[in-house]
Amino acid sequence: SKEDMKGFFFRNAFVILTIVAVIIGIILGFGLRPYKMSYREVKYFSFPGELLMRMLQMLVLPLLVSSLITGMAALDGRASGRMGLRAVVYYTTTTVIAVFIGIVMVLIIQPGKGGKDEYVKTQKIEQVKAADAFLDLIRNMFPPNIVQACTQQFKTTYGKRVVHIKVTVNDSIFNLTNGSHEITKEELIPVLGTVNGINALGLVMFSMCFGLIIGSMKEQGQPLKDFFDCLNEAIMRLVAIIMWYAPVGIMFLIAGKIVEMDDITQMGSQLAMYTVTVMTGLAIHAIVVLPTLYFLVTRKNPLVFIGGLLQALITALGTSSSSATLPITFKCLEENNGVDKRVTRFVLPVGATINMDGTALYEALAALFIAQVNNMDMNFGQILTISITATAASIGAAGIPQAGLVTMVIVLTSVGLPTDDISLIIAVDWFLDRLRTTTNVLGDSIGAGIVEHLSRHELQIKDAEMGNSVVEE
Ligand code: DAS
Repeated sequence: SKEDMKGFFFRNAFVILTIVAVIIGIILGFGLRPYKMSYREVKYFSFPGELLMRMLQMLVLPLLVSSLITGMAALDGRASGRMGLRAVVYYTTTTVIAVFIGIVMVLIIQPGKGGKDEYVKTQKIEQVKAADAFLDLIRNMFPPNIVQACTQQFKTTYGKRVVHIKVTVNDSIFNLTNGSHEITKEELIPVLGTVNGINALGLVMFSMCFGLIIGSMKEQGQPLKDFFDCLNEAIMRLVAIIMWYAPVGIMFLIAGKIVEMDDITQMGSQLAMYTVTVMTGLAIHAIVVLPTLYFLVTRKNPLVFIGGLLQALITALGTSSSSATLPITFKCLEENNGVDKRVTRFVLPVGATINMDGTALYEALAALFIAQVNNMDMNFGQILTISITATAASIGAAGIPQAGLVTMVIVLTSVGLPTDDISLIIAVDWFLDRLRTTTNVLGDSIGAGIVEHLSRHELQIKDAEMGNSVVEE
């Protein structure tokens, strides 16, 4: 009936608006492409999208800190220890599966078969030793200055630099329209700009410990607990407002990207095959593995769960940043899927920071692709090294656009692959980045669902202790 329709629309207003926004964004983007906008015009045009990015990023720091502190303070050491263990087991398992899928896909499809496409060599990307990168990862967990940890700068290929690169792949010129002036092959490096972010890993560590301590202080810790609870609630209300703006922002983010993207018909065949391989691998992980895992553990319908997540997934696709998506992921999980706040507050910030299935899959796959185009056969030991470093690189990658491309240097150097060959795949990375970010967000969310299910007894005991009525689903 009409009433039903109305009810359906209001309940699903955000999702419907977001999907409509994506469709309009795609149509608008392709419709405007023939006008060949200049770099500046594209930037003006996608300004509403840039604003969405900034608003979401603005909330990440207070949200991450307040949710982790309150999440930890709400549990006792035992409960959080168990929950943490489950989360870590889930993260490790899914990341290992993802890496495995990436490796199998690239070995079966062999997108880099037949030697290297002719392409313009670029300058060497700074050499990084895997051991140093690993130590950096641990260093980041202990920020000497937490104020500084809130304003960390990251190397990234995103944004900052105004460049336009031409790469020749098999005779066809591939335009990397990332900017307004054309640069020569030697100038690829400046694409690696810096972006302001937060040292999420360090803040996660600090907030978790801090929250645990506050929780253990009982009444004495109450004022701080109340403070962070209130902060968290206030931030979530801000998120609720921004959600109304999100469809507009996503529309312009997508349209803007389509306007400025390269002509895919000019893509070299190896690059095309590589893109297809990554897409297939990510699809297997996101559409088959994760939902199956969710079903096996919880015996609940994964499609319903994923349906509740749609807005977060689309936001991930639009922003290519799992940390910018975090506020929306929170909303979707807590409000649409009814996941217990004590779980989301604990598991989501950690997941968004260290659990990146899509990135791990992609890094292992890309490294083996580069080995293939260089005709370098990788033995079992080297493939194992790639798996380990790809996992570490995915943990270390910040949840910001194209961070995975930068941490890939670690994977390549660990087995002596040429790091300057990253330039081979840079042209399609913006696109693959969006897909792997979506996979990352899905992995974090399903993780929250699974951990909640496995922790239901502890949560009920806690509820009983607090005198709350136990609500069984
Ligand atoms: N885009 C990233 C994310 O936010 C990570 C990556 O570049 O792989 O999940």
